Amino acid sequence: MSHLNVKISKFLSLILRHAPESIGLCLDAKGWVVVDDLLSAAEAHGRGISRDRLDEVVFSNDKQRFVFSPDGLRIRANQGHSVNIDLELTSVAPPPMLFHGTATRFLPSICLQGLQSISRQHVHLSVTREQAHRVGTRHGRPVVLEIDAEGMSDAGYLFYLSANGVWLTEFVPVDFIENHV
Ligand code: HQG
Repeated sequence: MSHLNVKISKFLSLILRHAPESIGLCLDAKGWVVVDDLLSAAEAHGRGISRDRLDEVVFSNDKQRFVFSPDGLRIRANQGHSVNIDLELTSVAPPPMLFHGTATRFLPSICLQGLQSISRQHVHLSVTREQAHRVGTRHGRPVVLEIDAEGMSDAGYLFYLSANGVWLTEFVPVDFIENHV
């Protein structure tokens, strides 16, 4: 993504996941907002985006963070919300092992409390060690945790797969966190 598109993607993440009210918007119960309302509100707050540019950011997004409704009239984020919305995800059986990237400084607390969703709706888990490593670097010196997803699933914990391929669960107890690589 170009530098400008990354900036717009970050702005959209802020609005569609965390703080729609900061430009006077409200998400519906499932996280959708009308595209025309989003573009007008962004314009009114000095962050004008053309519809063509929005399409480019949505379709070329490296993580497919956003999606248009089938009629193209509404948009929402695929995952990562801190606001309380229903992404209409149904639980699915996870692969045997998933990965969580975090920073080494969080390990003492994680080892005591397990992985918590902190400000988001879910704990985010990656399919590959490499993806998890990239997530961890966002927070500092990265460390990758192996999560016994199969064991969690057998114990009754639910897993969801977001539309853009991120595995989500509500909480990972310490017992299911394996190697700190
Ligand atoms: C840590 C990005 C102390 C947790 C990524 C993480 C992801 C604890 C941080 C998505 C803890 C929360 C989400 C505990 C968890 N004690 N620290 N008990 N439990 N933590 O940003 O997973 O680019 O909310 O390890 O790619 O880093 O935005 O979650 O380090 O998919 O699309 O608390 O955000 O996607 O940080 O990232 P975050 P995350 P986007």
